[in-house]
Amino acid sequence: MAMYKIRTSLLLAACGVATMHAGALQGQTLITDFNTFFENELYASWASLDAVIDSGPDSYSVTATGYGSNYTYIGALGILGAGNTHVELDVTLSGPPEADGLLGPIVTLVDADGSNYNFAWYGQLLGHHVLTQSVSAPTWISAPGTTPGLDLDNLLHMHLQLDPGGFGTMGAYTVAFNNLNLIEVPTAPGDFDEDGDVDGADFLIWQRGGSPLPGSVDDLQAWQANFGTTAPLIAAAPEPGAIGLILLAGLFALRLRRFTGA
Ligand SMILES: [Ca+2]
Ligand SMILES: [Ca+2]
Ligand SMILES: [Ca+2]
Ligand SMILES: [Ca+2]
Repeated sequence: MAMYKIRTSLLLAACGVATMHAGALQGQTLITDFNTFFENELYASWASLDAVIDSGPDSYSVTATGYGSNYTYIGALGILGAGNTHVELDVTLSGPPEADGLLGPIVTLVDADGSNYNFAWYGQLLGHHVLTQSVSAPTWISAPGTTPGLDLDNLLHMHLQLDPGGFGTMGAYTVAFNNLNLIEVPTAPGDFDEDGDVDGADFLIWQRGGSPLPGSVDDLQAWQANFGTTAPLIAAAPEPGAIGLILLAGLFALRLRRFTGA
């Protein structure tokens, strides 16, 4: 069994304080700023004797070696984040050059009815990142909970992990968690996956019937009209060839019009 280093829980004042930043374009709820942060439990390689945990004044950093999911559990009560659309993690990754492009920070949020949503950003380059992901489109769901969906007004637990990917056991990496927010990113018409942009991935969702009016010409036209819309806060993901998709979308629209007589 892995050794667990257990610290007495020091529930952060920062956890559970919901703040709205007046005047900002986007709503924002602080989950934690990681300032003088203390975890409740450490798992896997983060609990090993070799690991260095530093609860600094501005960030919480872990230096560890190990392949797979390194895991820490942090209790947090009373997060009130309804109305936000995205998780935003400010993180700094460092280590030897071999770690570049492999380290993947992961945040897990768990609500009061047990919905357990995981937000992973695999394969990051070394350096400072502000990573975002749609709350409604997590990387994976560990448990659906009794009420589907992540209730942002009843978040009880937060977990932090880092998957070192192919870096494996070659050497120690350091992950510094700087800030974790829930933020509101306005979605444009046609942004069916609600990741802040309108791109090929949204077309594929339309094609699979996942838009608000499944398979409709209206939704397709909304996608076409807003194609290329980007959100500066959202890191672009590699997408299929855009021009080919627009052509494809045009063909679909033609076929739909013929089919529906529209
Ligand atoms: Ca901080
Ligand atoms: Ca739920
Ligand atoms: Ca999108
Ligand atoms: Ca996208």
